[in-house]
Amino acid sequence: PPVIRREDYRAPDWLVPDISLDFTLDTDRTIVTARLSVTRNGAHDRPLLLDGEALELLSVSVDGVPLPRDQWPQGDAPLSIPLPGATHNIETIVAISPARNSQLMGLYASGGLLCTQCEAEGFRRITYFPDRPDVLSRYSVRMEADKALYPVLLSNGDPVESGAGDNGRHWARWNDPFPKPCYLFALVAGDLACNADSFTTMSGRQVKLGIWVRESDLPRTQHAMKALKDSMGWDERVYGREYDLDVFNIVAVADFNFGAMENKGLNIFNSRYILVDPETATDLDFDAVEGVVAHEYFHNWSGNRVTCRDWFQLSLKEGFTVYRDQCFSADMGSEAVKRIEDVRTLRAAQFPEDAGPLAHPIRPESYMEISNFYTATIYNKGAEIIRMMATLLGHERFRRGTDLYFSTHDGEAATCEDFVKAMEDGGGIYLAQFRLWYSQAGTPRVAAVLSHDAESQSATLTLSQSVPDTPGQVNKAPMVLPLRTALFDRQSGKRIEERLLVLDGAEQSFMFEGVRAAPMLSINRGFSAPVIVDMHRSPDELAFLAASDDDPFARYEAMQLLMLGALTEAIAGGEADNGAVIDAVRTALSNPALDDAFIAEAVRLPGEAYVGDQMALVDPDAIHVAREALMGEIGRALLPLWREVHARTARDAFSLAGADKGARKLRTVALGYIVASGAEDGPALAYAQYEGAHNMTERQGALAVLASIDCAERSQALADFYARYAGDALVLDKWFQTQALAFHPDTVEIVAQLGKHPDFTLSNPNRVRAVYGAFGANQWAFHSADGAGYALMADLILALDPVNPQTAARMVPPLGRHRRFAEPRAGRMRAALEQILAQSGLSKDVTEQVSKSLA
Ligand code: B3K
Ligand code: ZN
Repeated sequence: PPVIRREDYRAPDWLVPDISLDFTLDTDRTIVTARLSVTRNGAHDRPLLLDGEALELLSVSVDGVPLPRDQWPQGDAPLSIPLPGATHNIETIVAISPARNSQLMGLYASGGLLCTQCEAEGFRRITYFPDRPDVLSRYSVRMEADKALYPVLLSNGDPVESGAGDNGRHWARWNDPFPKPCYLFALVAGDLACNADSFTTMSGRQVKLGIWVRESDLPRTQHAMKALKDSMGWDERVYGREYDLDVFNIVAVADFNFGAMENKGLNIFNSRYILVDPETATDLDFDAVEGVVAHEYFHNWSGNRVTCRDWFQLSLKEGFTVYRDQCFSADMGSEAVKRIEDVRTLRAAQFPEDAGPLAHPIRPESYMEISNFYTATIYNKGAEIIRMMATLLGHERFRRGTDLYFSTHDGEAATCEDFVKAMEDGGGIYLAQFRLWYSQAGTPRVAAVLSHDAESQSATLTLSQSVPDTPGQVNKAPMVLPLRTALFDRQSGKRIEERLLVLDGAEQSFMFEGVRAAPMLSINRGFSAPVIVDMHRSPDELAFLAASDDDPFARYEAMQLLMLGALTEAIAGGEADNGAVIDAVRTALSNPALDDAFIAEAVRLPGEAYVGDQMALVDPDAIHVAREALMGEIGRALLPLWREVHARTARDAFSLAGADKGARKLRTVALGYIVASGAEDGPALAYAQYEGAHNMTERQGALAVLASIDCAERSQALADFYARYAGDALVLDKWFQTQALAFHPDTVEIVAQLGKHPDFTLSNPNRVRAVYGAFGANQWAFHSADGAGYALMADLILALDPVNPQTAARMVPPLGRHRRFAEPRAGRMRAALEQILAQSGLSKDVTEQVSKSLA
C-alpha cells in the first residue's frame, strides 16, 4: 500500500463551503444525492478530486451538465473533474448498501438501525467528496425512509422540517450551522426511544438532550445522561466552553469499531459506553460510560470547533480530549485512584507499543492506513504530553493558553504546532525543546542517584536520561522531563522538601540544602512525566514510602516496586524478601486513613505483562509461577485479615457512592487472595459471593476468581452466568472475556472453543474483542510455548480481515512483540505473522501492522 507522509501536506485545491445531502434510505440499497458548491482554493489549474470507495456511481453533473461516462472513475479511484471557473456546483448520485457494509465504516446497518461512522475516512463510502479534515462545509441533510422501520431520523445540527411521504414513507431535514469536516457527519435512522432531558448553559440557553436507544434499554441510560450534564457543566467551569447548538443527541448502537464518535450534535456510541445498570454493568463500566460520554462531549470544542488540519495531527484533538476527560473523571471521583488507573493503562498499552515495532511519535511522520493510528500513543501518551504542559505552566497559565488556542483557532483545522504556540503565547513559556515530545518516539528512561554530604548538610540528586531507539529513529536528543520530586527524612519520616525538577539535559544535578541526614527520595510523584525511572532503593525505603509518602501515586508506586522486586528476585531463582511485601500489604490493609479504592489498588500485585515488561526477555511461565506463588503466600500470611476485609466490605444495598465502589473493588481483591491462599473454603466463598451478589461488580469479580481455578464451582458459575444473561449481548461479552482472561491451564483450548460458540460472531467487534482482544492480553495463555495461541490469533485475523479489517488489524500487536521473547516463542510468533502476510487480498490495515511487526 502507498505511504502517506506528513511532509507532503498541501492545502486543498478545492473547498466545499456548502453541501446538501439527500438520502433515500434502504438497508439494501440507499441512494445518496450530493450537491456540492466548490470553490477554487488559490491559483492553480488542478482538477477537483473527490474520494469515493465502494460507491456505485449513478450520475454526476457539473453545473447541471452531465459528465460523460468515459470520465467516470474505475473502482475506488477518485472522481476527477477538470473545472474552468472559480466556483461550480457538482451533483453526484450514488447507491450504497448498508446491509452489506460489514466494515462498519460509512453508512451501515446494526440491529435494525441505519447509522454512520465516518472518522477517519468513512465519508467517502457514503458519497464522492474531498475526504480530508481541512475541508469544512455547512451541511444540509434530507433523509427519507420507511416510517414503520425507521420512525426516527437524526442528523447533525438542528431539525428543521419533517413530513409524511407516499407508501408509508416519511422524511426529515436537518441543518448544521457550523462548518465541519466530513468525518463529523452523522446520520441515524431507526426505531429508537429517547431519554429526553435538558441543560441550561452558562449564558442561559436551553439545550435539548436526547439519548436514543431501543425502548427496552431506556432504563439503562440514566448514568450516561447524568454524565452528559456533568460534562457540560464541567467544561463551562473549567475551560469556559459552552455548548453551541439547541440539541445534543446520543445514539447507542451494538456494532461499533471503537468506543464512540463525537459527530457534531449527534454522538454515536458503542452501546457498552451508554447502557449500564447495577445488575448488568460493573463499576468499571459505569466509570467508562462517564469517561467516554465526557470525552465525546469535550470534543465539541477540542475536535469539532477546532479540528485537525490532517490526520498526522490526530493527537491534537485526542491527546487533549483524553487529558480533559481524565481530569473530569478525577473531579467526579477519586483523583488519586483515577491517576493510578490512567498510569496503569498507559503502562499496559502504551509503553509496550513504544518499545515495539509499531512505535511512533504522538505526531507520526507517515502511515499506510490512518485507522491503525488510533493508538495508545496518540491518545494516552498524547494526554500525558498535555498534562506535562499543564504541570509546567500551572493551572492559571495553562487556562490562558487553552483560551488563546480556542479563540485563535475556532472554526479552523489546526495543527499540534498551533496548540504548542498557544501555550507559549498564552502561558508565557518557551517550549522549543519540549516539542521533541511530538517528534520523538520511545519511552525515556531516567536514572537517578541520590547522594548526601553530611558536612555541607546537602543532598545531590543526579539525573540522567536516555531515549531508546525506535523504528526509523536513532540517537535521540534529551527531552524536557518535569519530575515532581520530594525528599523525606529517614528518622522522622517527615517530608523535607518538594520541588518540580525539570530535567532537560542528558545529565543534570540538583542540589537540596539543609538536609541533615541521608534522605529518602520520592521521584516522579503523580507520575508527572511518562518515563521509566531506574534507581536503587532498598525494600525498607520502599516500605516506608508505601506506608507514608504523602503523594498517593508515589505510595502506590513504591508498593508496586516492592512487589516487582520480590517477583523479579523469585523469577531469577533467588530468595526473595516476601516478608517486606507482606508487611507492606498488612500496613495498607490496616491503615484507617486510606480509602478502600486506594487500598485495592495498592495491594494488587502487578499484572503478568507488566512484570514481563521489566525483564530483558519475557519468560511467561516463570512469571506466572512466581506471581501465583507470591499471591498464595500473601494470601496465607494474612488470611484472617483478608477474611475480615471480605466480610467488612459486604453491603446490603447498592450505591454508586465512592466509598461503596471502593468497598466492592477491595472485596473482590480480598476474595482473590483468600482463594489464592488455598483455603479449603475458597471456592465455596467465591461461589457464595457470585450467587449472593446484588450487582455485576461483585458477581463478575467472583466469576473471574473462579474462572482461574479448577473446581466444580467454576463450571457451575459459568453455566449459571450464561443462562442468567442469555440474550443480553453486553453481559455475554463478559462471559466470553472472563474466560479468555483466565489463568486456567486450558485457556488456549477454551478460547478456541469460544471462537466456535454459537454466540460468537465476527460481525460484532465487541464480541471479537471480548474473546481475542482479551486473549491477546493474557500473557501466560497467549504465549503458551507450543505456539497454539499464536496460531489461533493468526486464524482469527485471517478470518476477520475480509469482514472488518479495522478490527482485524487491532489484533496484530500482541504477535508483533517477538523481539521480547526467546525461542521457540519468537520464531513461532514470526511464523504466525508470515502466515498472515502470505494471504492474498489482505487489507492495507492488516498489511501495515503485520509488515511493520516483521520489519
Ligand atoms: N474520534 C473517535 C475515533 C473513531 C475513529 C475510529 N477509526 C473516537 C474518539 O476518540 O472520541
Ligand atoms: Zn476522542
